[in-house]
Amino acid sequence: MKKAIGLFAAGAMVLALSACGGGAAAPAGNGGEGKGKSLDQLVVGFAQVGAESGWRTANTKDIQDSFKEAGIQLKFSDAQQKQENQIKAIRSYIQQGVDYIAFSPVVQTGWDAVLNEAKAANIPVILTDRAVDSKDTSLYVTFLGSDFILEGKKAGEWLVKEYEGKNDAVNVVQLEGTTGSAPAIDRGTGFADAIKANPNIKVVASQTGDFTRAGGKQVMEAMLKSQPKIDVVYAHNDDMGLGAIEAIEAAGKVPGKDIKIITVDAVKDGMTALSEGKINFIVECSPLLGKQLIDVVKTLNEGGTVEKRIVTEETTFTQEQAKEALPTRKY
Ligand code: GYE
Repeated sequence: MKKAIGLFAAGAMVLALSACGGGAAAPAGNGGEGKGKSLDQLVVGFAQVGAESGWRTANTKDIQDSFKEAGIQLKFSDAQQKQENQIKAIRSYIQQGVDYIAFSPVVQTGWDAVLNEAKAANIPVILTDRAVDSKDTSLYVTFLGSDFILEGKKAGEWLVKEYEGKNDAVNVVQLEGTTGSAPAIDRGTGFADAIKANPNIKVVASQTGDFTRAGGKQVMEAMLKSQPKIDVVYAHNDDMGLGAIEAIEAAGKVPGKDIKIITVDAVKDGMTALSEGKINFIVECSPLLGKQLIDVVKTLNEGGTVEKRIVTEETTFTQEQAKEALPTRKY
């Protein structure tokens, strides 16, 4: 009999959707009949995006540690933020006949061909962290990660509140994540949605910094030259925000005061800058997905089914909250 197993992890929650029981066959692409292997015989191939940010480094470490702890073999590859490298890695995992493939798609589009190859080889695919836009959702078992639209919304809502009751123009510049990636698209959408009822708050410039510190610095330097008045920076991750801080200081301005900064992630370096007053608000995005990924693999191996969407639970941090949270922050 198939069983539906809830997946719980520290700081993470399962979206309670309908559990399918009653012996119903697992839908195609949802693990099929299960591999039924002992854990030390299981092999999982993981195609990582790259090492572009503090978030990514923490995510990689958490995944590697979780597999070690579970005693499941992990084949790991780093695509250096290039889709073609990720596709190559996935093809090589298919060729090696791994039991499961997990990956964090660098961009949303262009995965159908390789995912169909995995399906034909009967290798279930688990999406971690970022989504794909494939219409055929049987190409993957589940998407495990954050709600990026909600993250963008939280950033925008803080800003609206910060300027509540004031009608002066608030000029925002946006440092976007990797073009075409789910978090860049969704964090932009959620933010725009949250500020749209306030015409005085305007995004006057928006450009990609590719989720890196160097990218954020470079884009911010250019924006400081081209924009006559910048009140707020909204960066799609901490690293770009930290790069922007360097550019703002080099231009003789005070980050957090002359120009307010909002970021997403809440990794250690971001939280430190927040506690020092250089960032004003951070929306948390948890990179600790390893435990949940292991739970998915184990459940599928036993022939169980998992929810199609598993959402990570997250919070937000003000400067005061960052000071409190920092000493016990794991990443
Ligand atoms: O926010 C950013 C990283 O996909 C959620 O990618 C992830 C994002 C994260 O480079 O720092």
